[in-house]
Amino acid sequence: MKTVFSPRHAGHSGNLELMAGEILPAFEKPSRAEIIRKRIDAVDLGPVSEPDAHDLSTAKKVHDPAFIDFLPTVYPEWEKSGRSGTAMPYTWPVRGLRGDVPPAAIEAKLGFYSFDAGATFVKGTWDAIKSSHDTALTAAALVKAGERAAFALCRPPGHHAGSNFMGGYCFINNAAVAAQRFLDTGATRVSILDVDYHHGNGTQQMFYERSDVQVVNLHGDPMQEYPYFLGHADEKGASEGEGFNHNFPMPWGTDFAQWKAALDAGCDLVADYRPDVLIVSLGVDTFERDPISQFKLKSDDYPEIGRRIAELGLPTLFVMEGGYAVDEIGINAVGVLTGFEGR
Ligand code: SP5
Ligand code: ZN
Repeated sequence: MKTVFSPRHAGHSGNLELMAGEILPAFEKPSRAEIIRKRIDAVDLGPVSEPDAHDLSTAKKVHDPAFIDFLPTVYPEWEKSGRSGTAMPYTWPVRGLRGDVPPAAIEAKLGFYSFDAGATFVKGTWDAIKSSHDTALTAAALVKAGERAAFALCRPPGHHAGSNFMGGYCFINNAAVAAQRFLDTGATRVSILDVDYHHGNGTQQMFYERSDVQVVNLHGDPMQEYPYFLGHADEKGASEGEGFNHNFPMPWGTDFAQWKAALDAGCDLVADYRPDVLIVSLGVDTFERDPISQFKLKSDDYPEIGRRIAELGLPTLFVMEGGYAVDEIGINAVGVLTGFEGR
């Protein structure tokens, strides 16, 4: 399997994270991608190439163009206002406030375009976001050109980012942009199967009223797990999109037997939809030793996930999302891919 990977992800580094009443070094850190990159070589997964530059026109079809235009301005404006370090929001236009008028102050704009404090910026963040976006589109082009599968080793991840908001370490929704690109280049139906521990609220929101992208999510129950405010089983899509969104919330402590039953059900829904292409939002924060998550999957389970996805027999784009147990992230993420290849 071919991988697309950009070293430019590494500029998104040294960020701080607001976590459980403390400010800590962010869990979403550069070593995540580097360790996966090394594991690709260790198991000889296949060639790794850097992304081509892509314009943002496809991103602006699934995101609000004003939101995309905002992202590169964040850190320059943050510096211009006399600040340094990590830019993050601390005020949000919730119910009762004006959520329809983008304010002028940079710290207010950060909140206007966020649903949490988890999308943080340092100097190199925009360049990393853009390289992650380019990585997804370059890998999508490989699948479009006839590869059975390709791996977009994206960092930062994307599935929490919606049409006009960021959050949860995500800025541009790489999987959603890739889905739109497939539709713009000949596909009529695309499925997104999101196996990250957290609900892909951004992906769900973007396609909720569309029938050309089916979204299937397996994740921690939003009653007890982040992002809390979306991902319930009764969210089935609306208007044109009714019946094309599927959620499988599961409780803390879920083990592979229980999780695999949801994967089987999700894969059956994908098969019934008969998509032209499958995008897998690949998070491995379902791992038993993930520092911020509560499922119980073991390293040996990840190749099994890949094998099950391969049984669908679809052209498949894997897009990297979460996973914070850095020591095992290479074994787990690449394990899905080698399992997919039947080895
Ligand atoms: C892409 C992705 O996986 N984003 C995840 C963002 C999660 N952010 C909030 C996590 C809250 C974890 N709370 C548990 C604290 C354990 N000490
Ligand atoms: Zn996650």
